[in-house]
Amino acid sequence: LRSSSGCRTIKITCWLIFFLCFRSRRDVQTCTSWKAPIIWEGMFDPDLYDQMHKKEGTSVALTVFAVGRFEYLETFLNSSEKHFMLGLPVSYYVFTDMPEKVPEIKLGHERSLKVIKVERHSRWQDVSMMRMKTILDAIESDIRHHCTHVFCFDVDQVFSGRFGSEALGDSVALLHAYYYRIPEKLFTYDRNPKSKSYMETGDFYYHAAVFGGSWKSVKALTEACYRNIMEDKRNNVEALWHDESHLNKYFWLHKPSRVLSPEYCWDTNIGYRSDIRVTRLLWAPKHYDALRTP
Ligand code: 2GW
Ligand code: MN
Repeated sequence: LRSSSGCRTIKITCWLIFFLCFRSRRDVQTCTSWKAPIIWEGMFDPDLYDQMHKKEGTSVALTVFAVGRFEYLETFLNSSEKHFMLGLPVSYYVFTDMPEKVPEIKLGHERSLKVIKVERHSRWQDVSMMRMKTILDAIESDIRHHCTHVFCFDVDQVFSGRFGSEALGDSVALLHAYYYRIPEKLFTYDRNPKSKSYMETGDFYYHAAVFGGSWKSVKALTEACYRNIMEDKRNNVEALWHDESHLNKYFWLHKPSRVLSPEYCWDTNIGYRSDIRVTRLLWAPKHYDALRTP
């Protein structure tokens, strides 16, 4: 009797180990051709990542821009306080032309917020593209002395679930929610050979609403994108999707070490998808589509 119950314990333990080691997602691509993980719900143990990063002394800078418009910032920051990198030190860097309009946010333990004044470019395309230069300068002068990692976000989004330390890596790109299941030839890469962002083929279509990595990698990325944006300006061309086109070109030449699934920036307008088991960050409704006309 005793030995058969011992057998059962061993059997259960084996199944448990098997389950823990091999539980993974079979319905989605979880690894790139260059062996970078693509992070999906069900693939990772959040507590293990948190413990590892705490032990390593990881701290995260979050950059976000509110230039000329403020309808998103408060919701973005409040939701981030509920879901972004909880348990790790976080420093917000809010870039704005009107510091007095930045709302008071109640911040958690080891979380701080800096407001940095920036100029307001007259064209929205420049507001978006010049973020690369602003982030670069902030990393150089401030972030690199205080944080190990940097994540850069669009402001028109709301955190809705854990966006935690599993997302951290040396260089991190996000799969665009509208392109992760469609053929490469439909990707909206810049096909104009005159632009520095020109590309014929690529790996994925990445979304510029979220990118990150170690401060060194993000510095290299923003520096390269800014340089290419300025070269385009000298040549009188503008990339089809502005900074996003340059970001895609950069990640084609410098493969990200970690890729985030569209759970990390989902648009509920897409409707139900069986592979999206959680949503961690959601697109906010656009309030100013009319402004997008050049
Ligand atoms: C941008 C476009 C039209 C009108 C206003 C603005 C605008 C953007 C602005 O007046 N003030 C401002 O601070 N921004 C910042 O730039 C803000 O943080 C915003 O989230 C970010 C990008 O603009 P957004 O979110 O309106 O552009 P999306 O959501 O269409 O973004 C994708 O394409 C962009 C390039 O066209 C960027 O690559 C962006 O990262 C992508 O997600
Ligand atoms: Mn956006």
